[in-house]
Amino acid sequence: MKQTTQEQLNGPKEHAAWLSAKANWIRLSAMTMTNHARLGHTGGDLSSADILATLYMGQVLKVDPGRPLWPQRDRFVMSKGHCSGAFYSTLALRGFFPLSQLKTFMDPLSMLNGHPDRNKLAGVEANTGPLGHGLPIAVGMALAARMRKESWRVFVLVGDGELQEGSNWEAAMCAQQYELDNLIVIVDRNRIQQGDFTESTICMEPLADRWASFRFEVKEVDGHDHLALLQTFASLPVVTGKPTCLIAKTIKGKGVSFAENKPAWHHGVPTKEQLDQASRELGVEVTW
Ligand SMILES: Cc1ncc(C[n+]2csc(CCOP(=O)(O)OP(=O)(O)O)c2C)c(N)n1
Ligand SMILES: [Mg+2]
Repeated sequence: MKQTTQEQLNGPKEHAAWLSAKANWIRLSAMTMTNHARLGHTGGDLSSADILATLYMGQVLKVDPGRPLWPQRDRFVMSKGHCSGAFYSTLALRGFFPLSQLKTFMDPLSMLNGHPDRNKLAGVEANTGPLGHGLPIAVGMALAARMRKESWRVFVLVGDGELQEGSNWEAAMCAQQYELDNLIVIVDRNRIQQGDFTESTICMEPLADRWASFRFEVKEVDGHDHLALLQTFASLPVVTGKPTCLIAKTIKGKGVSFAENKPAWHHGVPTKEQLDQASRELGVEVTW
């Protein structure tokens, strides 16, 4: 994929279009990995690609791929660790490891496990996969920054079905208690979990009011609008002394017609023909 630096981009609209192309590349890369491994989580990879592209390629996160453990870096926790295809593709695109390593997804002895492992892969901050663990870890990280008087921030991406795990709400209570305004929870609100719609299993609404009742400052944003995402991230922290919750409204399977809003594509595996169709619809190619 042609590498363009941000400095070469003129205005915010051009920047957003550039991010959109990066996100679509992440989408096709994740689907290619799933096709290769015959396993993966296509729907959630596709819903979160714009958020991940904005965070990493939009320079929202202060990270340095050359120094993955740079102490002053912002921390990002991929709590919805099952969407490792999109996460690994983003990390590779940002330069944490070679794109060619994406070929090894889920191979024996690969560092690219089905779920991210911080002991194996640069750029991974926390081992996730069991739902409901990322936010508690992120709260601990944010508290550590506060105690050390450090200015780095902690971003955590959670699934909406994942929020059905009670550990999230224990962590939320802790975040408000310590007034962790260096913590930003992003909810991938695609309204589908495994096998069904969230509202048919355990109703999540009124989701914004729930977070607000835990004394988070809540913002709702179109999770596929890069300009809106950039503006929202630029306004952090929204309120001093309060943790932030961004509810990103997304579509599970976004960008690929046969996967959009279909619970079966939570862990659907694309055939070669479907991969070719996705490539045409997304307007990108993956050659790693
Ligand atoms: C504790 C735990 N229970 C069950 C699972 C199996 N599981 C993997 S993904 C998933 C659904 C997650 O839905 P959501 O958080 O909405 O993710 P997304 O839609 O973003 O893919 C489930 C139940 C798990 N990984 N961890
Ligand atoms: Mg979901």
